Formats: sequence, C-alpha cells, structure tokens
Amino acid sequence: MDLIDRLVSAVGAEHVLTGRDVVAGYEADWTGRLRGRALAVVRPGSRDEVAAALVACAGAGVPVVPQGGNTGLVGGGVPRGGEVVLSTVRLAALDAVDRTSGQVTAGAGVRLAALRAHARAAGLDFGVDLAARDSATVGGMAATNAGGLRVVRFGPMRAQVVGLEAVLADGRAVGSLAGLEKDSTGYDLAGALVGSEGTLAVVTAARLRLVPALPARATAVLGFGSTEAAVAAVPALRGPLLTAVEVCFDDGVALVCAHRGLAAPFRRPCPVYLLVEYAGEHDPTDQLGEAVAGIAGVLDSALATDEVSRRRLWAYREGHTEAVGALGVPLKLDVAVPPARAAAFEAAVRAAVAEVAPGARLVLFGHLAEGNFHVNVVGAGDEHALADAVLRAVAAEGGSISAEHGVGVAKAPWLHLTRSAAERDLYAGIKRAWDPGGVLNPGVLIPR
Ligand code: 2HG
Ligand code: ZN
Repeated sequence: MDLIDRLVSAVGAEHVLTGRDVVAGYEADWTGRLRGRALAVVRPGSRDEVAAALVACAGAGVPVVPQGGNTGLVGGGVPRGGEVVLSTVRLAALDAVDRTSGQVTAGAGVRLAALRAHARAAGLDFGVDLAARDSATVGGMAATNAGGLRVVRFGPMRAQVVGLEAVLADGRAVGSLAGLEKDSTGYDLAGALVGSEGTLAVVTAARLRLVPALPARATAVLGFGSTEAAVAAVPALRGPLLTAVEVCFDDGVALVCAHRGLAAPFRRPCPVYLLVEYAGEHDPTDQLGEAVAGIAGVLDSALATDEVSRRRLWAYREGHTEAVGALGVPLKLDVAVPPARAAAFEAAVRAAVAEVAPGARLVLFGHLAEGNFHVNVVGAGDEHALADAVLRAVAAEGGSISAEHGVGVAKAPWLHLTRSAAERDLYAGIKRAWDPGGVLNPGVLIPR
C-alpha cells in the first residue's frame, strides 16, 4: 500500500486531499510569501485518526507539517516541499465549560472566536485575543505560544494552558486534559509543547483556563510627540484594570485611514499613538480618565466607552496588517525587547532599514506593554540582509527574535542570536527525544 492509500484508510477518502487546486489553499501562508508544495493534505477527525495518519507518514518516511487556521507568519504551518500537511480543522469539539474549575476542553481545531463565544455564553471569557480570531485555532495558538492584545492582563497562551493532549510521531498519545491546577509530577510536558511549533507532537486538544468576563470597557487613543514619551506613560497606565497598551505611528495610522476610508484620530497628526484599554466588572471610564490625566506629554486624546466608538478606535491599530498587505508582500518580523528599551529599539530599526533597504517602506506597530514590535517592511529588496540587521538590533537590546508568532522556518537561521550553543543543544536533544525519526515539521524552529 502506498502512503496515500494508508492515509485514506486512516481518515477516509474525502479527507485526503491531493488535487492541486484543493491543496493550494494549504500550501501558502496568507501573505503569499512563504509557500511550498504538499504531497497531500490529511484532515483527521479524531485523536486516533491523527495517530493513524502519523504512523502512516512515519512508516513511509514522509515528513508532516501540522497546520491549524493557517494564520501563521513564519512558515511553520506550510509545507517546504513534499510533506504531508496534517490539518487539525476537524478536531473542533468544544466541551461544556466546567464552572467548578473555570476551565474548558477544546479540540485543536477550535477557532478562537468560537472559543470566546462559548466561554462568554457561560459567563466567562478566554484570556487571549488577537486579530486573526476568526481563523486562528487553539492548537496553532498553543503551538506558537500566541500572545495578542491582552497579554498585559492575562498573559500569553502559555498562561492559559492547563494541559494538552498530543500525539507523537509514532502514534502514541501523551498529555492530560484532567485540568489539574496543581501537579508537581516532574517535567511539564504541556509546557514543552507550548511554543514547540509542531516539532515535537501534534496537539489534538487543550484544557484551557478561562478568565472572568469583563463586560465594562473603556478605550482611549493617546497621541504623543515621541516614543520616549509614550513609553514613559506606561507606568501610570498599569493597574488592575489595564487590558491593552498598543502602539502605532503616524505613517501607519495614515496608511490605515487611507485604506479603510477613516477620518484621522485627531485634527493634527501625532508622531506616536497609544491605544489603551481598561476593562472590569464596572465601568472603568473614570479610572482610565484619571490615569490619562496623570500622564505628561499627551498631545491629544480620544476616549470611547460604547461599542461602536471603541471599535472605531481599535480600527486604527487592528487595520495595520491589512493596510500593509495592500501595499505588497511584506517582510514581517515579530520581535520583543524589554519595554524600557522600546524607544532605543525603534530608533535602531529605523536606522537599519534606512541603511540596508533605503527605498523600502517600514511600518511599525505592536503591543507596547510587552515591548512587542511588528516590523513590517514592503519592498525590502535583500530581505535576508534586512532581517539580519533588525534581529541583531533585537539581540543587542536583550530582546527576543520571536515574541508571539514563533520562529518557524523564517527565523530559524537566527536562533543563535538569542539562544546559546548549550541551549540549542538542549533544543536538539528535546527534539530527538520526542521525534527521533525527525518526522514532525523538520526545518522549523531548529535550523536544519
Ligand atoms: C497583530 O498584532 C498581529 O496584529 C499581526 O500579531 C502582526 O501583521 C503583523 O505583522
Ligand atoms: Zn501582534
């Protein structure tokens, strides 16, 4: 039996895709920058089908690329050439919310928007939110330790995962969905899988912590004369109600306004904008107003409490990805530096782009509370040289080459900038222990 026949007997003929046109949607990331040919796409509908598919691929010596909602931006979920793509979209079971533990069990293929709606219907919420909420899946978000817009309040995926269920390349299932908040039985296997980007096992389900629903929100956009002034505002904003501190710049906001046909936030543009959100059980408008009043250097501000106006303010920030994409296929570098170093890093990035890619268009935005910048560059020319310059600037500031999107194949060549030789040896040893045959996502995270 050849591999396709084995996959068909594992998951059923209608879930093994080989036709060029049907497979195409699984072969490229949505920017179109990172892509490769897949041998086939397999869509298992249960943990046992995942196991059978993995055993078939391992037996045939064909590598497997696990894929969730395909919203990744580092090439970790698309083939490089000749792999089987294992799509988790059919693993979409969502159990009833367990109110006693404040947790829920979700299949790897559950979309973030569906998870949040489910939690909210039970009077709770899920702590992570991000722009790709309608496509991004629980499994992919766990595998990349996704962060997003509310990390300052609730932490990234790592903080939400109580347990994971996963299947090794040899078909054995590991992990627990029992939801034990206390468990000091040795190594944290779920912890190892969070951020492993499909290189260790295929995550099939997650036991997730839920957070209180915070029905009352207030959102402000603040204009500043410099990044230093914006960073200096962060301590005054911090407090129990703070849920988001997002940063963008005048050129990016102008781009979003032109793209979406929005009016500018203020009559006079400001060099730097912060979007700040407070959320709580009771209307947090007064607390946000007080915090803003205590900040020096606010050039202009807008406050929104009703849903329509809040969405209008969020559009300035959330519209960036789409507006940049409309300019061309961007080089995207998701990085973090200690927030106190944000202004120095921004200056270094602007200098690097001016030197290495003088004709390119740089658009910066991100999550300032975590020092997380999204460096988007259209028309970079020599992308490798530019990525090298930016990621070296990250390392020089004591930062991370990947804040929330993962390393993938795109950044694997730079792992050495922020992981020592001893640490990379440990990475390689962990990979060998979990996946001795090297079946799972080769080339991702650990350079070939
Ligand atoms: C965001 O924060 C996402 O909006 C996407 O992480 C970032 O498009 C990007 O570079
Ligand atoms: Zn982001």
